Amino acid sequence: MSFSGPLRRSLLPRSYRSIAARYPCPKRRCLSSAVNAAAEVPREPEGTKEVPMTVGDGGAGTSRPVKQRAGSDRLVFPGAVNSKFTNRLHFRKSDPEKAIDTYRVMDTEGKIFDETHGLDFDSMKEQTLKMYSSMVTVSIMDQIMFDSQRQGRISFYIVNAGEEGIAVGSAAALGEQDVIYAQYREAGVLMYRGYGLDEFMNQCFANRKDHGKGRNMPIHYTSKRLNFHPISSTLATQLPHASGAGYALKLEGKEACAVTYFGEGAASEGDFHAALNIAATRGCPTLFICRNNGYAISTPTLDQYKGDGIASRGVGYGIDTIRVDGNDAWAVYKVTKEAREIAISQQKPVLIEAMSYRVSHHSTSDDSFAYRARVEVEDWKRRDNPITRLRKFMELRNWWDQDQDSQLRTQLRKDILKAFNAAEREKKPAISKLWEDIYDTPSKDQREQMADLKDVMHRYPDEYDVGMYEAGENGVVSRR
Ligand SMILES: Cc1ncc(C[n+]2csc(CCOP(=O)(O)OP(=O)(O)O)c2C)c(N)n1
Ligand SMILES: [Mg+2]
Repeated sequence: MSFSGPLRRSLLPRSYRSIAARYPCPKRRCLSSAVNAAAEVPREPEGTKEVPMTVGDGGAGTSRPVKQRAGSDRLVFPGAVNSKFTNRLHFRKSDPEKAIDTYRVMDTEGKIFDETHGLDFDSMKEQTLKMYSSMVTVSIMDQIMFDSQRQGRISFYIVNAGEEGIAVGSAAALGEQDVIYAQYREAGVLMYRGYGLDEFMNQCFANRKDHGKGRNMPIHYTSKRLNFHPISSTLATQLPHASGAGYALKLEGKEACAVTYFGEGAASEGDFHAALNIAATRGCPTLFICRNNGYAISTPTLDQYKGDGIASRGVGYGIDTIRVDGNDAWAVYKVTKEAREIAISQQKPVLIEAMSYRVSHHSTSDDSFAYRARVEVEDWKRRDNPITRLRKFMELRNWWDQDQDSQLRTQLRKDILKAFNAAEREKKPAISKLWEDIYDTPSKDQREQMADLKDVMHRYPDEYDVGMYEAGENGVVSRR
């Protein structure tokens, strides 16, 4: 793709044109990857008759000639498939015996398998404590928020139980400039990046301090400061955004990548495939982190797909892919660090499939015991847990003990409840915020709607108690 043609240029928005002017051929900056791609084009045996063909170059915007020689033992298709001819009629099958491996660094007792992982744990005590504390904070916050939904104090909640290791382990390996597009079960990413307890609570209570101006359901967090785009629970919509963001980072020449999180259920959406394909062909520095937790609400994975999980799809799209034990925070950390390095230095996407188990109900709207046995959940809890594993790792190094753990948990509980109470008491945003940020100033229709609402409130004062909203009744009509 080139931005230099007059027609293309006229179709591009002004901001892109200025980028195009700076980088007349953006891929020229990735010359080394284009050269590497050229080296991968299959070669034909010498000395046979040549039939000229062309093949795309994986996003560099030009095509290269491929030489097809008579008598060749293979066909070089324009798709650059280096496929040998065969007389054997054979359908290739997916083989469960040869599933992609799952990478691990430590076992369920917190013991490191070997020290060849390149992680200098002795110098990582502070980071480990931060990771552990983030995971524990998420799990205590989850218990409090789940109960508060049951008490009718918030409308909805999604807990992270069993998957804290994926969110926190990966967040610890990312850079501040990396931009995040999450699904909804990744509170640990925000926690590790420094989202305040007050920010979590203000969002869940949709009060006037919420960054989203109280317009969204609980757990739809956002943070411009932390490069964390708003949660959109419309499944998989975040994935093409992340491919596009990766492409923008590439054009701007930034030392950063886009990172997106999603469940294995979301990977059944068309957006997943579009996002992976465009990221692969355009060479977008985007990390696709799949949380495979065994369920898409009530649908178990075995009813969702037949192939080798989500990882095999990455390979199909020509994307570097790895499967990792999501309960092993160090394994997640290590693969994310390596993946980030690949994405930025080689300007291409990477897919990580992190295996875990959704210990909780899907959300507060779900009762998972209607479709899975209690004993299955209890077995998982007993067998493995990312928080316990990291704690055992710290205890083995004499970095942590029972007293410290109790103190931490007591303090965190106090801090969360303090933020909870403050957020619950805080006023809701002015009602006029409902109409803001759609047009620069409210349209004629919007003004009529505001006037209508105010009129209805006046006529039925017993039905509308707007005292809890900022500026009360006077906040219905926008002052802008
Ligand atoms: C486009 C769309 N279709 C359906 C839903 C309803 N829905 C919400 S969550 C969910 C399951 C998602 O499963 P998964 O991606 O595995 O994430 P998990 O909840 O397991 O973390 C479904 C079907 C939705 N939010 N958006
Ligand atoms: Mg799932």
